[in-house]
Amino acid sequence: MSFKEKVIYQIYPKSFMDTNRDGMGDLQGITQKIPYLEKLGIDMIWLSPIYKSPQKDNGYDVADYTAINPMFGTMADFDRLIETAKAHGIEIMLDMVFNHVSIEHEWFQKALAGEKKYQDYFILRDEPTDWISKFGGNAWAPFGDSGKYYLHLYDVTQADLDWRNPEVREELFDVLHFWMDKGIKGFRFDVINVIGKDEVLKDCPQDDGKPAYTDRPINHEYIQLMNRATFGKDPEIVTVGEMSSTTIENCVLYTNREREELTMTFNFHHLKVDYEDGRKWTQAPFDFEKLKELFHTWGTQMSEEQGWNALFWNNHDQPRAINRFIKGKEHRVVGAKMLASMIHLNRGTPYVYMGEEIGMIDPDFDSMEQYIDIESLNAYQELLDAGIKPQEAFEIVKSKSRDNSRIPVQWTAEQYGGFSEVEPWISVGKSVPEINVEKELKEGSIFSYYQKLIQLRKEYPVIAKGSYEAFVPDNQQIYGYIRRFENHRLLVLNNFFSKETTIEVPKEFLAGKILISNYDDPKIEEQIILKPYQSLAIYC
Ligand code: TEU
Ligand code: CA
Repeated sequence: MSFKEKVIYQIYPKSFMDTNRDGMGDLQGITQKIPYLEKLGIDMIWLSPIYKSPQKDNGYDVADYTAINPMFGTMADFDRLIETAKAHGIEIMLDMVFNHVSIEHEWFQKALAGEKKYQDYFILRDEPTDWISKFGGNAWAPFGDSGKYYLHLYDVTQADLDWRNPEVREELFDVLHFWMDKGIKGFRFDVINVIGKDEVLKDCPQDDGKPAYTDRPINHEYIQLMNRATFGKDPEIVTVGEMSSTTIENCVLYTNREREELTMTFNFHHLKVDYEDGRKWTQAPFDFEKLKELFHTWGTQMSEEQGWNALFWNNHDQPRAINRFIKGKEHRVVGAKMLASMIHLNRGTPYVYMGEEIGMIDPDFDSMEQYIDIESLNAYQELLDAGIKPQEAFEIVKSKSRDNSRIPVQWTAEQYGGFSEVEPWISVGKSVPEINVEKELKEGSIFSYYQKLIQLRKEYPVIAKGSYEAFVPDNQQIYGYIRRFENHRLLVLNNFFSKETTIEVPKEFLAGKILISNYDDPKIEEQIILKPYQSLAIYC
């Protein structure tokens, strides 16, 4: 099966399923749920980091790339997971955090102990630049008592690796070979577009790392080296790069097959349309015009220049999309389905984030004490330091915190959502009684809607292989697009608002059939009324 037909499911292991009563998700819990994921119909599971880590950034601070964190289980548990998944037709994608390591990694510890070889693994300077960390504050910290400073674009416990050093690249390529030898068929590369730092680092305006370290041209060389030395040798392996603050031009270069870099890329511009002036820690209604323009621009250019997008609304760093884009509890179900159709019928590879298939929503925490995410806690303090009142600062964090998507999956209506028999590491969501897998499978319709979308991608080549063209780009309510492949075509209409609207159906679709809709199928006529959050796909 081509990567264009696959649907990938993301699991944040710490919050998926706990089987040994420690309040934290584990590998055995994932193995136990493989039949559920097979029922959904997904093809690959992306696991957020499961490696040895002090968990300052929930595993994105890696202390050993080839050791399983005991909190998740053992390497034998992981081997059993790979085997069980494979037996159910599901492959595994691992998360490679290659821009930085935990300061508890032996490489950093040996560097601190004075070993020159390992000091050259990191970015040390006598004179730090004026760069700021993505998690707030200075991006440099004292390197022991050497008088030097080490670079950390993220948390102070996450030391950036120096990719200019061929020994660093070799170490990381060996890590990929280790996991490839175990049958891993997918790799997600964390913030892979910031690994390329220049030899001479300068003060510069901090526009999310541009021009200092984001999308530096050298990145493409490093990724090509990695491709040719490791995963490029196995045509079955799927790779996805997480691209922080990137551009379409770069994403075409990262994913055009002839360049031997990556299969696809994540970009996040569509998840910043509810940021005021581009600032995350603010509250603003989402800007539909901007959202529509982004999807049309990216969809068209990636289609024309043979790039390939990862398509997603949710992940472990984002609040739930239903909370951001769907108004009113009464619209949760139709809204969840509209958002799903809009992604799954589009040009790219769709990702389903755990719980999205049952319409999970943000937890509605009552106080800051419930938040754990380092980025959120730093942001709260920075808001207070900026003179924002505690209640307003809390509301802002509540709307944007990464913890919104890190609460336990809601399997049943039991006290901890059936995730664990003991109190979980993070509070469960208030919606456990109404929104859980058991209830959804018995009487819901979101799960079966996702099943159908995932199946349609395999049945109708126009979805996986079709071109992309904008439809009614100036419409104030509808995000519409047309897909074309050989003599077939698909018109997809998505009403992004809670009021109905009318749309003219082009003549070429009047004789078509409705492939999927989140309301009872309307008759296909020249004029169709789209109900609140209605999605409609007409196929010819
Ligand atoms: O995320 C990179 C990153 O920039 C996001 O955390 C960003 O802050 C978020 O998407 C909101 O804009 C990756 C991982 O996904 C994240 O979990 C890690 O914390 C981070 O890198 C450092 O490894
Ligand atoms: Ca556990």
